[in-house]
Amino acid sequence: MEEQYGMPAEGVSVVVPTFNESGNVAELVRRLAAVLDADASEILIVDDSTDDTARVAAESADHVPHRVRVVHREDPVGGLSGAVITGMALAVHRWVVVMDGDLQHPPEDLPRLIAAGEERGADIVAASRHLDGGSAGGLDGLLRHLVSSGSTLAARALFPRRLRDCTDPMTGFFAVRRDALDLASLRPQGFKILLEVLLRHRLTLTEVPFAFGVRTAGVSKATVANGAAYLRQLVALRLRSPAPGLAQAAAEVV
Ligand SMILES: Nc1nc2c(ncn2[C@@H]2O[C@H](COP(=O)(O)OP(=O)(O)O)[C@@H](O)[C@H]2O)c(=O)[nH]1
Ligand SMILES: [Mg+2]
Repeated sequence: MEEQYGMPAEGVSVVVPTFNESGNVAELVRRLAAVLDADASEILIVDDSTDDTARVAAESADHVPHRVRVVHREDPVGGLSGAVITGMALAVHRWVVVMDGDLQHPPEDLPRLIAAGEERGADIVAASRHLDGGSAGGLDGLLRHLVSSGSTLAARALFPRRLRDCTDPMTGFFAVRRDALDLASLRPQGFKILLEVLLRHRLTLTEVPFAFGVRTAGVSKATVANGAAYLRQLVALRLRSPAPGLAQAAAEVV
C-alpha cells in the first residue's frame, strides 16, 4: 500500500480541499508524509467542513515532521474551487499539487507527477484516469461514469485545440508549477478547477495515468447542483466573461 517511487518529492506544496473528511484526513497526512521531503514541502488543507475535519487534521500534523497548515474558512466562498485557489495563494514551493482529501487520489502517486513534470519540462501534469494504465474504477455507479464521460466530451468538444492533449479534464489530481499560475485569472466556480487552470492559462501539459480509488469513509459531495455549476463554468470559459477573481488569503489558521 505504502509503495514509494524513489526519493521523497521535494519542492512541493500540496493543496487539499476538504469538506467533512474527518474519517480520511489523518491517513491522508500520514501517507503524504511518507512520500514528501519534510524539509522541502508543505501540506495545505483548506477546510470548509461542518464536522471536526480541521481539528483531526491539525492533530495529525503533530505526528509528522512536515509543515502542515490547516485553514478553516468560515466563509467558504467559491466552495471547492475557492478552497483550491485559497490554497494555491498560500503555496510557497515550486510545484503545487492539488488532490482530494478522501484518498481517491493515492498519495503514493504524487512523486510520479513531479518526476514527469521535471523530466518532460511541463508546466502542468494531470493525473489521468483515461490513459493506458489508469482507471476510473472508484467512481460510484453507472450514472457517475456517464456524467463524467459526458462532461469530458462536452469540454473537449467546446475546446478541441486547448484540450487536445488532455484525456481527463475532469480530474482533480494535478501538479502545476507555482510560477506558471496567474491566480487573479481564476474564477472560483464549479467543481472542475483543472479545467479552469488549463483554459485561463497557456500551459504545457503532460499526463500520467492513475487509478482513481474507492472512497472508504465519508460521502461524495458531488451533486446535481455541481452539474449545473459545471455547465455555467463551461459557458463562462467559452465566453471569457469577466467576473471577480479570488486569491484570498487564509480566513482562520487552526
Ligand atoms: N474545501 C472544500 N472542499 C470540498 C468542497 N466540496 C468538496 N470538497 C472536497 O473536494 C474533494 C472532492 O470531493 P468529493 O465529494 O470526493 O467528489 P467526488 O470524488 O467527485 O465524488 C474532497 O476532498 C472533498 O472533501 C467544498 O465546498 N469545500
Ligand atoms: Mg471523492
